[in-house]
Amino acid sequence: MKYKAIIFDLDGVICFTDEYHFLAWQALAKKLGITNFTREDNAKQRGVSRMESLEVVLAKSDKKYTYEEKVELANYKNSLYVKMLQNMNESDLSNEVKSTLTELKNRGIKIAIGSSSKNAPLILNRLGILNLFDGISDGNNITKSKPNPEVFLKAAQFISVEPKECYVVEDAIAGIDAALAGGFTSVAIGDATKHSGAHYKISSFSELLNLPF
Ligand code: B16
Ligand code: MG
Repeated sequence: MKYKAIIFDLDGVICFTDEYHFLAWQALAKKLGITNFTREDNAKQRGVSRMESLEVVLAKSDKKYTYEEKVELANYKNSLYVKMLQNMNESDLSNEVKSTLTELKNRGIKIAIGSSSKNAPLILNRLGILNLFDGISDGNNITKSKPNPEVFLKAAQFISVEPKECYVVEDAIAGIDAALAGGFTSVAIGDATKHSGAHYKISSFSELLNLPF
């Protein structure tokens, strides 16, 4: 078997929390008097760290903020986001994602998370799948966010596989760049399908079962 594992991005791949990120950043933008924060702006925030995501919002304003003020703004956005996460439960994991992950595990494929989010354990816990993964690499164990490959390289290490034996599934352009930089085989879903360099493009999560292993 050439491929032994799949590393999954979280927000926008396993679950729809990408929409909560959008709503929380949009609320912060509004509070700062920025009324033209769009989904196109939000696409630039996919896969990148909280502080880098904040810069996407602040680029729409002329006002300059100190580092301390920026930390406060990022914390405020995170408090809105975490409040939204409190409403999530096991029913927010789609049957398609659940059955596909189960089938991959039944086939002996290792599964791991490679997410930039510091909230990844909280989300996985709320979805009831924290213990389903063989390894979790997230915003808490990295120093460089996507498009740097660190989060995926750590995930591969955690599950003892080489990048060339691994697929990475991503909804972010920056995530596909990270997968390619790390020597992984990339699978794009959602917004990432705009990336011309992705090895595979899927329109539905269960299509992962058709990949060559
Ligand atoms: P947090 P992923 C990423 O998660 C999101 O796509 C990105 O929009 C967010 O800024 C980043 O996590 C950090 O998230 O503020 O929760 O630590 O797509 O890599 O799973
Ligand atoms: Mg994502």
